[in-house]
Amino acid sequence: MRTALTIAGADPSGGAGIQSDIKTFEAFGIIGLSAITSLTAQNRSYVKATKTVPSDFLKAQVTTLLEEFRIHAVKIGMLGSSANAATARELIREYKLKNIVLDTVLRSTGGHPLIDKKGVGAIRALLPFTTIVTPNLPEASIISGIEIENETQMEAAAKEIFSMGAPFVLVKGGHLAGEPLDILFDGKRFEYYEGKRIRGKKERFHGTGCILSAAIAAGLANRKPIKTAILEAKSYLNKTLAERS
Ligand code: PXL
Repeated sequence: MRTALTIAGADPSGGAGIQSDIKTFEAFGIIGLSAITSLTAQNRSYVKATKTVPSDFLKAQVTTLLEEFRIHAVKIGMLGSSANAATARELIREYKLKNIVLDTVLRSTGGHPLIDKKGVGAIRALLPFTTIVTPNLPEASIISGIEIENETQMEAAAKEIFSMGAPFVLVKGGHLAGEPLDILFDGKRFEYYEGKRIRGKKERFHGTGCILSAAIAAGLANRKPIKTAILEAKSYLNKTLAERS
């Protein structure tokens, strides 16, 4: 029995967050465990409000699971507060959790903050405790402090985030014009993942970052090497998007 834990926000619309992550884990044959960082009131178009769970209660959710389950991979998404980010870091350290995929969620697509004002610093402090981080362009830019308008700047941001302690950095280029290009940096070289742009209303793309990061975590839980996990996650995301309208 292989398991993966998602530490993320709850999305009542089911397209992002905890609800989506559990579906993704199950699609890869992995048992989905979850610890909720924040409740959200949202649909596929916008986030109306959030209510963040106190960090001691986040910790209780995870430690209670650990009494009974071995956890083979962890996906971290919306944290809600820098206190929750610090708790996630402590849990990884204390329980020697492995295969940590951090989706560096800062804001919803519509601009609603999904972590508090000190969140960027708290996420930077989490980087050395991860296996791979998956920022989109706005997140990569904020975390690295590098403006990103082209592929060279994407590479510079990936290098900078690597230097902050993340072993693998996957910068997702979907926010640039043209065909989407994701860039992976492993400390030595870059790997390029070219995609085909899928068109549609913005609701169609709600939660795509969650799906990709959860699918990578599922791959790692299934003992896949990281680059295989990324390729399989991207193909799962494309299939899921094709099935949505
Ligand atoms: O995709 C960012 C994200 C992550 N997690 C939750 C969300 C959102 C965006 O709305 O609601 C719970």
